[in-house]
Amino acid sequence: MSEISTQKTKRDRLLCVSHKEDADGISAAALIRQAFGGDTVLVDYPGMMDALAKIKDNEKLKTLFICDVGLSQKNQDEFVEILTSLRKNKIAITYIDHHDMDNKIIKKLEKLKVKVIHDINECTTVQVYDAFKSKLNDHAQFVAACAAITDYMEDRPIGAKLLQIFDRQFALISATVLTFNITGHQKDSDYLLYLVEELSDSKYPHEIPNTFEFAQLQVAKLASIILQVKKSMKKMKNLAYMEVLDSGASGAVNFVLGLSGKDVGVAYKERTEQGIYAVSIRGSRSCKLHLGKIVNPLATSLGGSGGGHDKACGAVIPKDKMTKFLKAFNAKLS
Ligand SMILES: [Mn+2]
Repeated sequence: MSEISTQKTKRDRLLCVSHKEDADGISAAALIRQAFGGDTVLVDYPGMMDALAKIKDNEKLKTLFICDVGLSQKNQDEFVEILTSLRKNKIAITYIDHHDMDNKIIKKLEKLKVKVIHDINECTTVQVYDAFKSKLNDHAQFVAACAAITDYMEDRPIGAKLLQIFDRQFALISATVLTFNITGHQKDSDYLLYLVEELSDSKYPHEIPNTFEFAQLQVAKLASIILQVKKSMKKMKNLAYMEVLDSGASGAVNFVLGLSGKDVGVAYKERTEQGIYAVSIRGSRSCKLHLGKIVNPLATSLGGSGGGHDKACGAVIPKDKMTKFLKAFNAKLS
């Protein structure tokens, strides 16, 4: 076989499904690609189950990695079902993640002989680095350190060690520029896959054309969001919230949290087609509750879904249930 057709076969045989909305998911996909080659499929939470279900049609697939997509009460059983049928086709599966996860589901996956790498104390990319470092080059440490920064996990044992290798300011600006290029290109899948390729090729963010210029534009947009948040944010006893109209909810939510002085901030935006809200939630340093664990069952009970970390999580809520969600969430925070 020629080199090109060998590569193409390998692409068909090995696949990494990873989270497309932040630097941890993109970087995890990049390190899997550097270590194993293969193809990448990037997903967001609303689209992840459809993407996984489609994999069943790929008859050549032998190896599957699933990175940085947390499970919720809403989708965890379907997730096990899909992986059960993939395992029947003898596909080797590795699931790598750091979101809060039902122990029963971990047991079910392990029973299927899915390799589960799951630690809520390190970001996904750091776990990918740690598991496969013998197959990765030195630059992978930098990619993992940047992912840890963007997931607020650069103070964890392995994440901190990786960050120490590099100049802190150099890593911070690289991680931040990378993040702005990811959040600003959510509708451009080709660009996100290009980022995966460049990172796996050991490029620094500043070596990828126009990344700093693009980040500058994004920063200017954020500055204008500050003004909008000040104008339209509303407060309840235990949280502040705001409907976002023309930017992303995740871009506004930290300002809602910070400018309100509350311990919990909520920002939500209508998804264009479906009559549902995409909801972003953040907790302050002094917030002692695990917000992801509260939001997961609450969103499910309202016909949506949700979950995530203690101080950063998200949900999808039907439009007509949003007021109910805010009231119930506020009540659960007292
Ligand atoms: Mn992550």
